[in-house]
Amino acid sequence: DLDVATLGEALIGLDSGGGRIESARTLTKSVGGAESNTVIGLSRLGHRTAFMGRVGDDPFGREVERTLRGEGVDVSRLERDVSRPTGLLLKERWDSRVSVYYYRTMSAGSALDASDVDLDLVARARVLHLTGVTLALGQGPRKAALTAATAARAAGVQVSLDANFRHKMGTSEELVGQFNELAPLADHILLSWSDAVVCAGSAEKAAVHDYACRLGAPTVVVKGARGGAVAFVDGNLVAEVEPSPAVVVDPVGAGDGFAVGYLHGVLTGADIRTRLAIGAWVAGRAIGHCGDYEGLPLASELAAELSPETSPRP
Ligand code: KDG
Repeated sequence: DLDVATLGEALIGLDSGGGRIESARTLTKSVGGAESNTVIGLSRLGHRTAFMGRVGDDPFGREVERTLRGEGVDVSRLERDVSRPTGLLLKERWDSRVSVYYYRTMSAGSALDASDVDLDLVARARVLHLTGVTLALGQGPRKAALTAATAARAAGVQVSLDANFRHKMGTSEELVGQFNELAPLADHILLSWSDAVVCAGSAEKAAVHDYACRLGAPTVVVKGARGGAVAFVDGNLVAEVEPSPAVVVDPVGAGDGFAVGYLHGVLTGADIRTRLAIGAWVAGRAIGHCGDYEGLPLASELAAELSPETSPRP
């Protein structure tokens, strides 16, 4: 009765809206978090989703909970932590660059641990989605992700892992080490081009592709620097799609948008090329709007977009 379960830290984002943070008089408030963005997007496309995590017992925590619930995500396992605040991130878009500042070190979300994982809920899902952001939050969240992934595998639930490296949250060595610990449990691995370069230790296309082939997961997707993606199934390059033309308003959330489209394809039985094509299109939608999840499409918008050629098989 559940399509996708996830866990991680959902937090509040404050965006300076195209100016420097220090001179902004107002900041636009919204909800962010890689995993929560992804389940919001999947919920919009008609899938049943659940989010496990912690927020503070504060107004921001209530906002996160209300937003996720309002988007149709099951938040019955979103705990209120009375001793820690909801995490924050500040976003500055300036000179065509986006800088992100985290205020999450002592946050409720980063106190996530294995006891927050509802093993029955994981076993009821068709896919468990995890990202490297949770792995980089600390030992407790890492343990939670490993516990969930192990339970998913035991129950025959597919595991998807988006590397999603955040270089403000750890050294490359740490991020790769955390990713390598979980990767053997994943059925679907998503890597941005820059994540793949860090893992492969080379920016040469051949070296990156060789790394993806050697990863060993049934499906490995490497997303292109400007959208588009290439997929490796059982170590063979099987599909490649071009970037979907998109206007970039706010690039944050592109990767989550790709995961939404890709997993929608998995859940609807689409072939690998179609999964990539939907992923690239949803990523384009995500970056065309301000906010980390706001631009994610509704099911009717995806249906209108899909031509017979890219339409998922029934
Ligand atoms: O992928 C988008 C996320 O990065 C954003 O919503 C916030 O999870 C976040 C992070 O840690 O950067």
